Amino acid sequence: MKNLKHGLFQLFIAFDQLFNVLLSPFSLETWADETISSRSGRLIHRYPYKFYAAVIDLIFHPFQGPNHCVNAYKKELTRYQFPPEMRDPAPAADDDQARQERVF
Ligand SMILES: [Ca+2]
Repeated sequence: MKNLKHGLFQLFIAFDQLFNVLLSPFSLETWADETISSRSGRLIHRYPYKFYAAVIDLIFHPFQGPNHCVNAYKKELTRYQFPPEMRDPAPAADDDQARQERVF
C-alpha cells in the first residue's frame, strides 16, 4: 500500500511538472523540476500567476487548507521531491527577504 501511494504521488508530480513546462515551454521562468503550484507560489506577486494561485488554492483548500501554492513553493525549497539522501539539509526560507532572493 505504501508503494502504491508513493508511486501514485510520483506520477502526479511528474505529470504536474510536465504540464507546467507545456504551459509555456519557451519562457525563461519555466523549470522542468517545478510544479504548477510551486511556480504560481514563487511568482504570486504578479499576473497571471496571482490568478493561477487563486484557482489552484481554491481547488486544494478542502484537502490542505489555505495557501497551497506558497506552501508548495516553500516545500520545493526543501527539495522535498528529491530522494531523501539528496535533500538540502538547510531549512526552508520562511521570511520574505530570503524568498525574494531565491525567486530567480
Ligand atoms: Ca521539484
